[in-house]
Amino acid sequence: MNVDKILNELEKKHPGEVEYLQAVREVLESIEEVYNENPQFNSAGIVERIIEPDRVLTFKIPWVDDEGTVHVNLGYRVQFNNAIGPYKGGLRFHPSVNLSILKFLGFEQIFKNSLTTLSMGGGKGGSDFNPKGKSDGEIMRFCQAFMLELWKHIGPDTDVPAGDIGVGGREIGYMFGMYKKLASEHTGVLTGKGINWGGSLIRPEATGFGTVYFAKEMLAAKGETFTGKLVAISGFGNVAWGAAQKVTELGGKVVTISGPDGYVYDPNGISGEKIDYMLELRASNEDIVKPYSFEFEGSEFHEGKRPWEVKVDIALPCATQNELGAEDAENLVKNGCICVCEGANMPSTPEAIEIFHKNKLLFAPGKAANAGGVATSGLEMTQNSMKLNWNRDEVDEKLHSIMINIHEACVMHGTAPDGYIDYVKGANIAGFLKVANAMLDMGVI
Ligand code: NDP
Ligand code: 2IT
Repeated sequence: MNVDKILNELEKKHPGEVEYLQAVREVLESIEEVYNENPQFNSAGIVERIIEPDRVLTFKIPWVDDEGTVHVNLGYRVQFNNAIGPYKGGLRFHPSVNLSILKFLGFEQIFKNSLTTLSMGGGKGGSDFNPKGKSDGEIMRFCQAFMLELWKHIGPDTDVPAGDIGVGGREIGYMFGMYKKLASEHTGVLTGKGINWGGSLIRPEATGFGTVYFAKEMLAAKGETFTGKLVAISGFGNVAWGAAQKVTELGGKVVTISGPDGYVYDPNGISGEKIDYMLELRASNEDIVKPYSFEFEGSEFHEGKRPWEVKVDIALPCATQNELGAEDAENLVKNGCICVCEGANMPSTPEAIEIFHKNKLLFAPGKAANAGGVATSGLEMTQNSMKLNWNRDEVDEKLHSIMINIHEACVMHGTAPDGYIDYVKGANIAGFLKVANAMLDMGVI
């Protein structure tokens, strides 16, 4: 395999899809050696087949706002690869959504889902709809309009969407309601459902919990723990709140949260009622974390800045892609940070990752560290199929052991001769091998 040649050809076919090309490059560079050692992969054209989605669905979503004005948004579903199970992955509603972002997310999801050890292929979807400032009725009508098209292409054994940025329990509810009406069936076609109608306990906090379980394993490999550690978290959504809660439980102190407008530094720690407040802020559909600094004494709002300038031991980026660049990485290293564990998808730029590796930090990529969300979605699918519900401890225990197993897989495939663990390489190789071998078994299709 010649990575540069493949990337050049891919870029010619998909010019300007920068996030997608970034994600593909990282995976190909990691697996190059293993790929070349196994000529059967090349003979079967595995790389050429795995980097293109099986299909991309795009559709328009007309909907009517509270004033009676008609809007048209774009909707997408990228069904990337179903070699090891039905397409599985979240839906993102954010004005920045485009095909490049959804293809990068769908591509990453293939390897992430493989790492969970559950039977799930990779997919992603969403819309450029902006939920900011919309009324509950507008959110409902938009979700219904979105599902009016998507329902034809999904199913509990075909493609199982879930939440992502801008899509939480409320949106999943509205979409599930529409699917149920159109298909006349009540099945596990979406995950992240409400607890009374097929959802799993722990799913809302699973991504954040899983990220912290993963970081705990990384620290343990160095004889460290969370106790007494200062932790910077970015974002203040689904992933960030679960992470803040688990860090606090394990004895660490979370000192930042952030939004696109800036970050809050709270030296007294963000825990308990402050996490509830963070959830309220999120539910308000507003673009701000600033009010937190008025509410809680001693906290400061830093407008237009990112939290990576704060002196911390551990950083958990939980907001969005490419939110942590080279300068941020230099700041973290300079301030003595020992561990960066990604709750978001691809939040660190390639330049930032290079700096972490050069300085031998513990660094875990999102596809390994945030796999707890989709893993718990997989557990929700299992419960739906069995038509029974596990209790909180059962789900949490399974989630915890899945994260420990993913950490072991990364160590197995990513440990360098000097003992340094390259979690990026480890996660990419472990995730790839299972899917590639399944594709080999099934022939060229
Ligand atoms: P949410 O919408 O709940 O929260 C994301 C938060 O981050 C929002 O408050 C958003 O604000 C904020 N944000 C967006 N851009 C920036 C930025 N540039 N700087 C700081 N904050 C920003 O989404 P999730 O918590 O679900 O998702 C967060 C990340 O985690 C994403 O990368 C997602 O793909 C990933 N992820 C999510 C999983 C899940 O189960 N939900 C599972 C695994 C990964 P705003 O909306 O105002 O832009
Ligand atoms: O990025 C992700 O893994 C998610 N948004 C969760 C996907 C899922 O199907 O639960």
